[in-house]
Amino acid sequence: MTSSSDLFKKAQEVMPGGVNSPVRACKSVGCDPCFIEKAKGSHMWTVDGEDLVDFVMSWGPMMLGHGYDEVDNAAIEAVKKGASFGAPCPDEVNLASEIVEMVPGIEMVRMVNSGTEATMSALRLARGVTGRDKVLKFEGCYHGHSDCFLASAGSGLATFSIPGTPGVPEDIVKHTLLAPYNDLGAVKAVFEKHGSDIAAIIVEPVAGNMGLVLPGEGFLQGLRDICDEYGALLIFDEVISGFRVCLGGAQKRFGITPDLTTMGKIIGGGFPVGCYGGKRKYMERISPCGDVYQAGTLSGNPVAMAAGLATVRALAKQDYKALEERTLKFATALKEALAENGFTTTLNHIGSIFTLFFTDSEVVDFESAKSGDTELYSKFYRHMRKNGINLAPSAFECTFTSFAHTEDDYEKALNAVKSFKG
Ligand code: KE4
Repeated sequence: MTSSSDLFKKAQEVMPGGVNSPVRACKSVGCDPCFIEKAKGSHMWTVDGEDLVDFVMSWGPMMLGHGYDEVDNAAIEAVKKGASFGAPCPDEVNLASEIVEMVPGIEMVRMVNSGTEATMSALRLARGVTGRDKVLKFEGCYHGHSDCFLASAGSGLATFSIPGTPGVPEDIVKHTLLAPYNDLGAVKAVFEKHGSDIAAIIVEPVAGNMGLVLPGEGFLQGLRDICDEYGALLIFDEVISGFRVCLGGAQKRFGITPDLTTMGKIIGGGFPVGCYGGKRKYMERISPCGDVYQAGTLSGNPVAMAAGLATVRALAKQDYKALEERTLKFATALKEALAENGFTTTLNHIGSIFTLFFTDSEVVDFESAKSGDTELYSKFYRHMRKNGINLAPSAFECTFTSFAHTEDDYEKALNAVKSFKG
């Protein structure tokens, strides 16, 4: 049997960092990744024979749990009929119809293959519709890796951004404006300076990429009002929150309707699917009925559509309220167990997502999220994995529960936390 360490050695020879997505390399938590052999329900088994209770759930998609029979069977039946047609298939219409039905702000939807494609396309549409170039995003929010979103804060508020990584031209990110999450005053200042050039605000209505940060009272409504005042489009990036914080996403839960919505993760049931959708008057600007171009060879792939359709239909029958209550009870028990061992934490929770920050400050934006002790989190991560619990290998990600997690799973995780001494 090939071990994780043998596989990782080989992987690093043939893939950058030995992974296909950076966070999986576990660099920020000071250890090597384990390689997964199989997963079922709330568990994953490593190639080394370890049984891990999984609280990453593929970074969100596996809301029903790994290997959910209805989803697996749908994908297996679909693949027997052909993996890809490059032509329309019934389940594209069926999944699109379910999403239109369930998500308040979506009257029409276009399928793509990732969250990155979804946000990149939604921004292009907003720019096409408004004829404007600038976009406002929030520090600590992540919208995938298209160039315009890989921007870091420039010298001061309402100034242009600088590239967040080599390879991104300054010319691209000069159109990307930044503000702190939950800071409506900063947003207003940016719009006072650039409002007539801003095509859109893009926001994670529940932010999951700085650890979990929730929108403060009035924040989302304030963004809606500012967009209406200046004629910019409001884009909710619900790649994490869609079908997670409630069936209709954060927009349903908070009662704020964006102009465009991006989704991914859960709507593919573990297969590569993203989508962007919104008001019909905007979506009809998308080629071929409109003049804003976007395309994709595997968009609407029959197997991914079948899996996504089975997923959203199964989720419609689940008890989200009970899962939210169970998740809060579990997260609170972890917080209390850490406190008993002398660790002060801040808990942010909604639905089946939470983050315990190793800090005593409130966490409302990226600056306050960074006040957490990441070194201590790394020790915590390694301790939990040694005790059979798989957490996100970064302090700036979320813990996800699912409809598959059991009382035994929660108990095992709590016992592991109780034995954490730093
Ligand atoms: P993908 O291109 O990775 O499918 O989606 C990009 C994306 C867009 N919007 C939001 C709010 C997201 O959270 C993401 C991707 N999420 C990260 C984890 N937080 C993916 C994990 C990874 O990069 O490996």
